[in-house]
Amino acid sequence: MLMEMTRVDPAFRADVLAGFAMRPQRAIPARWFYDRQGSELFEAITALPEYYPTRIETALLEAHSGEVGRIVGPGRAVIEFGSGSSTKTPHLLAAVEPAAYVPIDISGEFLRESAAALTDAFPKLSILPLEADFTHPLDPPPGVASLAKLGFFPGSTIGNMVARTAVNLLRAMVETLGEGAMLLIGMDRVKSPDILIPAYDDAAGVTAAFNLNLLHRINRELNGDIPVDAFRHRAIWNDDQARIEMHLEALRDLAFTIDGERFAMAAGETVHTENSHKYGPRDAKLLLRAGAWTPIREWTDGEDKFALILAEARASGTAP
Ligand code: AVI
Repeated sequence: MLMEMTRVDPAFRADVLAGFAMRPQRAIPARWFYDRQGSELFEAITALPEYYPTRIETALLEAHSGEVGRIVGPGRAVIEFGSGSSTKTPHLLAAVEPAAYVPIDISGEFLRESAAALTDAFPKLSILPLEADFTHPLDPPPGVASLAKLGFFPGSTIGNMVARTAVNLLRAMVETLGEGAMLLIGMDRVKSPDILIPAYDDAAGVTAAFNLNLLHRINRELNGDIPVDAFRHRAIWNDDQARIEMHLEALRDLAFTIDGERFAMAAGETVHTENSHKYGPRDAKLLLRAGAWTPIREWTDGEDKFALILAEARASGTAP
């Protein structure tokens, strides 16, 4: 029988094998959610009634992009980190009147699709997609080297990183964008678990499917035989760490193999698959400062559920 050959990503294989072997808590990095199915499920999450971040952030951009444009001025290069499907970007581009737009994403497929959609909407704008891992400092395309930069990092994706990783990323962004650059970043606020838990465990089960797709992906790409039906999705509010944690919980004692390696899990054991950190107003600013960004303006919705923060890469001018 001919087996369908998928190319094994060695980094995916290494993270999955190490993650299932990890003690005391098994854990797999959240970035592996986003294969084609996972990306589509995430798009579906953003439209769920319980998942407020996308709706609120889009409304904030609609309402305040004009003011962002007045503060940052025209003619910058807008550099979007992890552009994904770029649905929020048109509001910003229309208001900021940039000289160029550089969407950066690790997935070339998504990047090309979203760049093509934006070319239709902004035919005169120079769009220069960059397929790259933005967690490390990058050289922007030569055409934008001399332009002042505005980084755009929406979606509260920063929340998916622990503080140390988030600070490293923010500092890498300063290196990529240069001193004097600005950054518009979306950050989700700490709020009641009564709102947070349903946002990550919706009634229609889309977030559960998104989480469980990781196991399907492992079976598909790493020749696994994980009994996916024997797992359930869990969303837990970790108050001490101010984060939602997603886990996959074994419903019974079970054993499986991944790429020939054997694993056993006891009923009730979990694999930790995602953190989504939430930031109070002061925490958000402290995180930015630790990442070498000075916050200069902030916009939130009436219930303070989500914040858009504009920051500048410059020394704060105060004593060390
Ligand atoms: C991409 N990221 C900001 C989402 C979040 O809210 O942490 C991922 C997500 N996971 C479950 N629902 C959405």
